Amino acid sequence: MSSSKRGAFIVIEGLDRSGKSTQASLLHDRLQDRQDAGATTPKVVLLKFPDRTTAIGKMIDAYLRSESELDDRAIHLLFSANRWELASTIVAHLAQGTTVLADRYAFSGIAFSARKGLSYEWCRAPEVGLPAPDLTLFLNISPDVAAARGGYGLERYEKEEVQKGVRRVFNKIGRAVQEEGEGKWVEIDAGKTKEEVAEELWKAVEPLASGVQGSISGLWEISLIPGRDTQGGT
Ligand code: DGP
Repeated sequence: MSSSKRGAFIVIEGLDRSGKSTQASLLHDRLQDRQDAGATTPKVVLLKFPDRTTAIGKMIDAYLRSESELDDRAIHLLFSANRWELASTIVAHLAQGTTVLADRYAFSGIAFSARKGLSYEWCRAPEVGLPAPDLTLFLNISPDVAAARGGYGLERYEKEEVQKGVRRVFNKIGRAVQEEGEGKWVEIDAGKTKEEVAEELWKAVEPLASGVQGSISGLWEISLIPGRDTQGGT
């Protein structure tokens, strides 16, 4: 890896049962294999959001399993806080040349809460300033095809009606991300076979696999003070 390169930040988003976690794991292994073979690929870490192991993550887990009830805004902020808990870890990995793969990220946060009727802008606000992905891969699948894949589980959002609403918001987010130049958003047809989807993902990821140029920016962050460091410097 050239010394001026940092690790790439790659996010995988999608509906429940889109094959997202399987594909994230395959992608992780493929990137890792390249490194093991002595290639110049930086090593890779796979993060999963929500991270249910932290104190905040345990509250999210109880909510998703319907063991607790929380106000829509309160749970939204917990999901976001769960990402902020790992923000400095993500930046540290990227800075040392490690590729970071995230299974879900801020876009899920907006999609699942905006579907409930909360405003898009309100949902986006707590995500502003999180490390910005270089590439977001959206595994698109129609909710009825997803439902036919062995059925949804028992968690709170695993219902066809919910997934339809979430998909509509994801489509809006994808368009907004492209228009605002907030990294690259690539839509993948997740209705294809596991192998075909993996190949499509790899086509998008391979150019970033040896690291990327440029500093790590904050998601949707525009400094209103010219020249001021948007990462919080004085
Ligand atoms: P997963 O572990 O990827 O199956 O995600 C658990 C569930 O939580 C899934 O239905 C999607 C939902 N989810 C993931 N991230 C967020 C978020 O930030 N906000 C909300 N409201 N839901 C989320």
